[in-house]
Amino acid sequence: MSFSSCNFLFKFLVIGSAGTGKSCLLHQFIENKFKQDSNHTIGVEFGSRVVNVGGKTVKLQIWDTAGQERFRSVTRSYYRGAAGALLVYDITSRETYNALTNWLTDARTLASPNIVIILCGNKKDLDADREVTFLEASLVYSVSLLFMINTSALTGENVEEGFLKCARTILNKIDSGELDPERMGSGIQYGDASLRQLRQPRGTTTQNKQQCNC
Ligand SMILES: Nc1nc2c(ncn2[C@@H]2O[C@H](COP(=O)(O)OP(=O)(O)O)[C@@H](O)[C@H]2O)c(=O)[nH]1
Ligand SMILES: [Mg+2]
Repeated sequence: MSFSSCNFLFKFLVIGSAGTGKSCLLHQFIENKFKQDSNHTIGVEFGSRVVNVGGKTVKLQIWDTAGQERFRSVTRSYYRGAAGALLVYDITSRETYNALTNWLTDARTLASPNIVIILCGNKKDLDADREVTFLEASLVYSVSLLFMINTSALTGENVEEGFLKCARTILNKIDSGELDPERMGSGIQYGDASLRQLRQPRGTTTQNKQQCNC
């Protein structure tokens, strides 16, 4: 698809403890298949995909920690200017669930208080080994108004829904005025299609708008 028909670009992060399946989720979303080789060394760091959400074309630019989380050294620059994040835990590991509060704090302080976070309980296919129920997680995190989803990067179940839900929520917030794409570090850029619509007849130009050139 030519980028001229794209309305927005969103910067997304995938965060959460090591081993929760972040790289596999990204791979499943971009490549539509399960990443077989599970070596923990530096893997996919970045992926992008154009999706259609609510009649808008959005390019999702998704960053993976590339193993940094193993050393508790996810850098400030990784978080900077992200519009959305998939915060991942492993439903078979209470330890990764307990770590969510730290990840949430980092995302809100290092990215933005407005970052849209989807809480993602991954490895849904391993239900027999589940240590955290959907109900428990939703009761705890509904107070922070986080959207929750259980996914499987192995089977692909709900992976697309997780990323799309994040994009849809951001678009709704742009529409309602809650999110301003022109704020520095919003993690949102206008594509050509939006810039054309935004062009004002009253002599205003669009040159100051952050534009993606993907
Ligand atoms: N059964 C199952 N295994 C998964 C799933 N997602 C990831 N894994 C496995 O979990 C391990 C860690 O995955 P990885 O994506 O490297 O985790 P990361 O450290 O968070 O990036 C690997 O052995 C994957 O094969 C899933 O949905 N189901
Ligand atoms: Mg990884």
